[in-house]
Amino acid sequence: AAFTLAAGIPRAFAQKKIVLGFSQIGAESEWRTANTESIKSAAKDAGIELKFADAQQKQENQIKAIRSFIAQKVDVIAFSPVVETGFETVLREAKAAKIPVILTDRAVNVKDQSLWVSFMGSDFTEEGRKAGRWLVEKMKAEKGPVNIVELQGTVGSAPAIDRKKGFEEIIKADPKFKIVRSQTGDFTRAKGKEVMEAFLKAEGKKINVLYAHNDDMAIGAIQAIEEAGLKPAKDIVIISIDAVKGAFEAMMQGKLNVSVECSPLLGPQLMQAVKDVVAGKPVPKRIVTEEGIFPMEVAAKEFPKRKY
Ligand code: GZL
Repeated sequence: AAFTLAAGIPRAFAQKKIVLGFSQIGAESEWRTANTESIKSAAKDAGIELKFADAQQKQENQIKAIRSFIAQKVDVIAFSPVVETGFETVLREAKAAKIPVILTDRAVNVKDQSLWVSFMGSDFTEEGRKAGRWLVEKMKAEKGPVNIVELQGTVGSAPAIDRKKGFEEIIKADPKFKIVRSQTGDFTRAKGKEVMEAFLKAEGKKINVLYAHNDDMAIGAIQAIEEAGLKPAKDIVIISIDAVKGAFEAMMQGKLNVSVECSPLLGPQLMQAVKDVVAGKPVPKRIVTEEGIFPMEVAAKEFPKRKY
């Protein structure tokens, strides 16, 4: 008998679009805006519907955004936690709603590791060590004392805590290195300039080195150093982290000595992880971003290759 095809079976069920809720910290730095760009373009390329919330660097806004993603029953939640603590409750609510959570860029400090499926981002402690090693090498002929002022990132954030820890781990080997002032510039140019002005007033010509936890604060501090009639990268050696365009420009102008790379280009890795989680495939608990270090001597050669 002739087989009759069952009529009207749709050729393939229309793939339901994956919906990702992303809570971004803010737009505080060049790094952050490059990170946002990477996430938005990668979501588009991956055909993932992105619900994007900017928290203006306020934890309560991130918690609100995550709650709204839960209410909207998104498939996956991802976020970059502005600080390490205070997210436990809302992460439990996401778990109760059976919505997997992926951490990008910064980690959270929670006992129950089942509250998040994967954390992708840099090893900030190693970034601090790279900064320290570069300084030890740079100052190896100096008798000392080498007086360092430090512009810390956002208080309580993983990058600020770990970049400080890694840097101190390296310089403590030689007592000639002393951090004489350390204060947060909240990762912004404006605050970095303001705090550097205060450092210069307090310490004046005794400052030999500035260690900034990101390029934006270093760029703000460079303005303060010039306004004080000093030469950045000559009178005061300047080390910073991120390696954004602004840092390369400062290095090519001879105003910044070195920037440790911290890649914001996490979008593609995040979208792959989102797809794998939705498909029930295993996802690594920790994905570390590979990154280097760029002293001013290589800035002009490297600059054309930079993607952020
Ligand atoms: C690092 C990221 C930091 C950058 C800053 O991964 O969390 O936040 O170093 C940004 O520029 O503000």
